[in-house]
Amino acid sequence: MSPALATDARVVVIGAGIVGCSLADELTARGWSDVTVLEQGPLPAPGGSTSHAPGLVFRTGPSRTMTEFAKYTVQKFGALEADGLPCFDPLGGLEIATTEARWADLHRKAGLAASWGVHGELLTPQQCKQLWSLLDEDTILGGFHTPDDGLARALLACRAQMTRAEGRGARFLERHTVTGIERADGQVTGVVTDRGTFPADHVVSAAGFWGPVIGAMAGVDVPLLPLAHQYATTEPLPELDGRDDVRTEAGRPILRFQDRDLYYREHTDSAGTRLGIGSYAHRPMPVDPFAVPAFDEAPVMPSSLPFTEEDFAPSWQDSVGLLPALGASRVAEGFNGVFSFTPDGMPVLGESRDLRGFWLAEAVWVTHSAGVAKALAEWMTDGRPSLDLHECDLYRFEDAQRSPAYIEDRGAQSFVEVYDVIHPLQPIEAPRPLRVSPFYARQQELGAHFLEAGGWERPHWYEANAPLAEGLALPERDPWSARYWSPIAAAEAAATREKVALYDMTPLRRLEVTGPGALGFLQRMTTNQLDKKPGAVTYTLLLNEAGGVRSDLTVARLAPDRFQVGANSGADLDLLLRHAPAGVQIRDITSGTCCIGVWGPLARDLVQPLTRDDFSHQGFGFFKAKQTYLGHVPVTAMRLSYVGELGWELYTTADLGLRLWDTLWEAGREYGVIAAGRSAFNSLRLEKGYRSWGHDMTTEHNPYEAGVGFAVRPAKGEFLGRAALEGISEQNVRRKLTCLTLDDPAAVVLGKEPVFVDGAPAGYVTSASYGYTIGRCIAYAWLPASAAVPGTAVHLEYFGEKVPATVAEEPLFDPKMTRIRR
Ligand code: FAD
Ligand code: THG
Repeated sequence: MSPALATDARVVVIGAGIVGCSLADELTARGWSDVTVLEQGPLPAPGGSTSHAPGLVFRTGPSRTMTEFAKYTVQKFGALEADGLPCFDPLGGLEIATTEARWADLHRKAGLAASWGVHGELLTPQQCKQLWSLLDEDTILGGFHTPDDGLARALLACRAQMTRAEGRGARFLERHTVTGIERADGQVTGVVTDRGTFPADHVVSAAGFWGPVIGAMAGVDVPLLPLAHQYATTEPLPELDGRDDVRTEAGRPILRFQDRDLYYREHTDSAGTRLGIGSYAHRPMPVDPFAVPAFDEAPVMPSSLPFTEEDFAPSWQDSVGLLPALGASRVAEGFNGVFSFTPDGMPVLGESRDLRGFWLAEAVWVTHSAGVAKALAEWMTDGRPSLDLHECDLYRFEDAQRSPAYIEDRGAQSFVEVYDVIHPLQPIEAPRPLRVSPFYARQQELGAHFLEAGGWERPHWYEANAPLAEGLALPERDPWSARYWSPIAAAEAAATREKVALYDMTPLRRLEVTGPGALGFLQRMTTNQLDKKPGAVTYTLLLNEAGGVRSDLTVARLAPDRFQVGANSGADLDLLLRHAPAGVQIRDITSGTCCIGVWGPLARDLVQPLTRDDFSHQGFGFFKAKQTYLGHVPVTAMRLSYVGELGWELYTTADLGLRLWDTLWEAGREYGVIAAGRSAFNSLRLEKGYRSWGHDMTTEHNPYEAGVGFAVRPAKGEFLGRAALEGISEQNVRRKLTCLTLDDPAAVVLGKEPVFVDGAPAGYVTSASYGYTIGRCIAYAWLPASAAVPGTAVHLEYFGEKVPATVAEEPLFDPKMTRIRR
């Protein structure tokens, strides 16, 4: 056991809000008893966001990880008591729709709930009214009811967990303001407060919206923006009497009116029942975390700002419209409460790479708090969380997404969009364009339709190809799946299968790994045999110690001590950097270079005349790399293709990118070359069965379940995760990533839909796309191995509609690889 994982590790947690208290409980439950929680305010209500959180817990959303966090919160707090009251009250959750768009989205949400194992039902307006008698049923189209959602008593849960953690040795010190973080040799050593210094092996910042302040003390960027959010309560409403009892504070389901950015809960006390109203409808109100008053200087609490009535006025009107009985009441009290928003709305979790032992657990709602604490405690004590956390990872943001300007713009936008209906492909609106490839000007000339990912502008299809789409017989799409889609994608896919196309692969992350230890390092880090002659490219996996898939990579050996790694995300770079020994250098070369995929049966005809090197099948084999010149441009060429066609990835430096594009374009004219976008790309890769890390597989899956066991070579010697895979094979896994095709050639799904086997939910879709070559929609899904048998009939659910599908033999296209290997 490394010292960092020892049970006697000294942990200091900063902040005794719901996250800090939950974490102390989870750490001590795992045998780490030397836990000190430092809190600047008085306990048990120290004045952070938790101190006035109304505690609504709705679990269902597009992120499976977030739903898992929330499920754990409900389960844990439901079993936890203080003052004879459970810390969670399963009153149920009701989200209502007053617009067609929302009503459709609630159908989609019901599908997400089924995918992630949350029980829920769509209700008629009358059924909604039975649950919430004050609703004006004429204004609503229906609702989504989740009976096991409800109210967390956040402060009670803090106290219960504090008591439990203290029983196991933890201490909570109130009125200790952290003023500095001590470190030596890149490792955290202690925490300085106004009342002394606390030595520590691990420090966790659970400081809520003060995260950036603590981060600054540690030299670690914390990408979150604190914003105020309005919460008001009415006078007691006689109409609410009857259902509630004073002890439980509420009796009716928690209610959401997202079409107007509003939510509601009851507050019962001896005077009666008041309605609490939360609003995200107002202008974003950013707060400088460095300027928040201390507890004793704050008017109410540091996290509570004065109510701005004029901002609330429209929300009041909307509330009266929904719940007419409110017309006789008024806002009795209100405040603008502060909490954290990140550029993508997700938490920020993980250990700093530059300051070992310094952890972040920031931007976490009460809803997700227990789940987050469990994951972080596992990460700290076992070295890894059991849940896939890539969407929450501290290193998910690119450099260009870490500027204060980006965090402010995107944080405010996260607030604005918190209840919006968001399409899975919907790009951010600003700041754009941020990152562009050297081909951007040409892409614009060709009428590229850009979406955004990781700050990059990415063409999804090109208007210039519209003539190719004329006369294509494609099934009609529903309005939702027709968004961010064009029939042109079908034409681009066809041109790739029949002729040749250029794909901008610049956003694909590239790392250069060099030095005398490079081979040994990559051999130890990944699963496949990399000890091959220079010029070899290998598809290989990064695993964690438990054998879960951390990423899939291509590794090109360009020289004995020089490798180019094709990676998926910043997390890959992070993992390699953390493990790199002396004598190995790792450099992210993505921004300074670019890449074009030239793919299709005519790719060789296009490229060969541009070079004196031999690009024949014999001269340049599949999964081989060469450094050469194409016209005037020095390139590294790799013969591989995520779209499953003959061709090359061609890399050069950014300065020569435009010249490379123009060179290929000119040479391709006689072959009818086109530029093709991500939309076609995704379709082609699914036809070929190539997995997309983060969608189809994550650390929660082993390679055999995910269908990438072919890249694991236990015989090559020791590598990270090898021991955990012993005894596991394709034959004995219990679940499998499974290829489905939809039975109706006109049906389409987009991903994350539930899959039903014999009518019962059995799995969920990971990626989906129409397969233009095979003439059907393809959906990859996680299913029990017993159902993952070709020919098995299943059904998916799309906006509440049953969609029959069949398990297919994969890959669907060119299983013999005759098109790539020739
Ligand atoms: P906090 O509760 O803010 O705790 C951080 C603690 O760190 C504070 O107590 C602070 O004093 C301490 N601290 C900071 N700096 C220092 C320092 N230098 N030294 C020592 N201690 C320090 N979430 C939901 O899930 N459901 C809801 O319905 C909901 N409604 C909300 C309504 C409002 C009006 C607001 C404001 C928030 C709401 N939230 C809701 C969000 C939720 O309250 C927060 O996300 C959550 O409470 C954050 O918990 P935390 O432990 O991270 O932060
Ligand atoms: N190009 C490069 N690197 C990459 C990707 C890429 N790294 C990340 C991600 N994409 C990796 N994913 C794949 C998936 C499949 C293949 C390549 C990269 C692939 N597989 C062949 C197959 O499965 O039939 C060959 C496997 C083999 O021979 O071992 O081509 O797009 N540079």
